[in-house]
Amino acid sequence: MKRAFITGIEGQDGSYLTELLLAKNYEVHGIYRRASNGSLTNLRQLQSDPLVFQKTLFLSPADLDDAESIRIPLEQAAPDEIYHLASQSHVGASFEQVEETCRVTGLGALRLLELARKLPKSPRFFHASSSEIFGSPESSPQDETTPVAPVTPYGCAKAFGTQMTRIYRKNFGLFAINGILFNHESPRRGENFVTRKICRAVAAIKAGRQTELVLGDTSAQRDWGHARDYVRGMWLALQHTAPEDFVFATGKLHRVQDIVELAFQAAGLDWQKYVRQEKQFFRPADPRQVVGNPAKAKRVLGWQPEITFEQTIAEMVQAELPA
Ligand code: NDP
Ligand code: GDR
Repeated sequence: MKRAFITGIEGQDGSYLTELLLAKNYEVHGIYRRASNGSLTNLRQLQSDPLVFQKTLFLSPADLDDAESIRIPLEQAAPDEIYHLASQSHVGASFEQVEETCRVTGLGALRLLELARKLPKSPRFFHASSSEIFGSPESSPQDETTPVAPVTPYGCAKAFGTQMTRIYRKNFGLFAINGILFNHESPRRGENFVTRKICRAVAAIKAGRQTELVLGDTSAQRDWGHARDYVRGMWLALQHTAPEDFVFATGKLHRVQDIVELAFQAAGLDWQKYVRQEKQFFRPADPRQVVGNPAKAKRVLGWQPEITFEQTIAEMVQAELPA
């Protein structure tokens, strides 16, 4: 039985990855940041399954800001594979919390690499990098060779973690990989990300609990996929024979406006009656033309996204509407 260690296990990707690895008969160890109300929403079902919890799934509270809190569960797990997913992952918030983002998202990756390097049995290491490392690139689509030139504090912190991962691979011989992930969504997406914000608002408007939806730049474009496809990519990347970086993306651009139209339509509502834009939600800098070329992941790993943009938004709206 292989053992995996996941940071950010309670996040969107961490929870889907846990399900995937348990289905592959892994023993899964994860760290989460303790919430004051003690709830782990995305892992609730697994936590209440007596055949899984404390049998093949083990959870420990820990904080990326405190290396010692990670060291103990990591050493106990003695993992074959580490998936480093924990991060301050909101790009907009990174403009307000610049130092915290750099500490958690940038330095956090370094802390984990250093802990991983010192384990008696060297694990394979996956770092969740981001398309944000490319900033607003001059050429599209982006691939593993695109220059790193972030334009946001979050992108800068991820660029640091990405380069450190490469340094630990080259200099310390760690089997360390960057998955350069483009946007991916699901009903488990955090509520402040634009897809979930729109889908939640649609359901609240339908139920009469909300009267309008206030967004930032609805002309912004992204390459949006589904989280389930991306966690499969993470696993495939760590099964590869050599440690290399991979772009995971759909290769297709959509606008925020496309999500608005699809989501309101799915609930039988006219978006024009409810949606407006406000400066408060515009970013000081917002990458443009960010679209990935996943050809390497397809060629080397046999990976490709299976869930379409339209299916993703439909699933997210459905999950918000009453059963
Ligand atoms: P989430 O924000 O859903 O999950 C991140 C997790 O990290 C959360 O559970 C969060 O806990 C935890 N965390 C935050 N700060 C700390 C800390 N100081 N110590 C311990 N844990 C902490 O992100 P996703 O699952 O969507 O993404 C997974 C990874 O992939 C992240 O690193 C993200 O930056 C990266 N990524 C994601 C993309 C996407 O489109 N989803 C695209 C590109 C990269 P809490 O809830 O308490 O904040
Ligand atoms: P992003 O995702 O910044 O790409 O980061 P987000 O969903 O926050 O924004 C996507 C685009 O929508 C525009 N936008 C709004 N965004 C939010 N959150 N709220 C709004 O009201 C709104 N209106 C318009 C944004 O300006 C942006 O252009 C995600 C995260 O998962 C990162 O962790 C990850 O690294 C990148 O994707 C790739």
